[in-house]
Amino acid sequence: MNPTITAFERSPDRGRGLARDMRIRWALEEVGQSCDVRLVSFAAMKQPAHLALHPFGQIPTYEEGDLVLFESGAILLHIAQRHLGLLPEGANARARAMAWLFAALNTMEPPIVEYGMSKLFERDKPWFEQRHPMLEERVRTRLGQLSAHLSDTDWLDGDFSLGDLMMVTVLRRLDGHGVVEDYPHLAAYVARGEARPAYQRAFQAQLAVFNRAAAGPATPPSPATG
Ligand code: GTB
Repeated sequence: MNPTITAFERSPDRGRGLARDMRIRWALEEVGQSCDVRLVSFAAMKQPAHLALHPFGQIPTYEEGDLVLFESGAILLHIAQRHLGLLPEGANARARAMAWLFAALNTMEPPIVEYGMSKLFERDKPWFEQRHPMLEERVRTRLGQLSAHLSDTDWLDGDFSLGDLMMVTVLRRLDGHGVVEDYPHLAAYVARGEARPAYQRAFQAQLAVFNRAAAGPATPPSPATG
């Protein structure tokens, strides 16, 4: 039986694949597991039925038999442990791949999200002009360090793993900000991830959802978080 994931009924990213269901869709494509997708509105996410799956009223969630998961990192790890293809063989290599998963989520994603949120929601605040350059500097520090590690290798540690999948999706949050382009190793790394057939299939699937919604009646934009 297919697992069921949840995704935005109408993603505020307008089909750019920046919401966190994309990383789950991509992982499932990499391991050859199809899934059912239940689309949820912002209002439905805060209702008891969805809160029973996700205590913070967000997407993505993952249901498989009697297992219900939230948190994209936990879902990705679960998929990688259940299927071949996203974790290397060998205990040490697996541990390092997981370290990169956590590095993407804990070290890279927070400053990147903070920077994006500042640009999106705080432009009119009196502190914006002072605070925003500091947030950009924090992002650039991490990008510089990651770029130095990656250098001109294809992936973070040997073969493509769940750590790369998560890292590429996190770096993609900077899409359109003109920042990653200053780090050619990272720009090439993101492009390598995006060129994978599994990524392409996942991207097209989420884009189709957006295009279908856009063809329907308009709904007011919602202030997505995270
Ligand atoms: N830590 C959780 C995880 O990793 O799963 C975070 C989940 C999360 O932030 N989900 C967001 C959500 O449900 C969607 S992905 N927000 C609604 C809410 O909190 O009410 C974040 C996101 C939203 C929009 C864009 N975008 O428009 O570009 C990108 C990413």
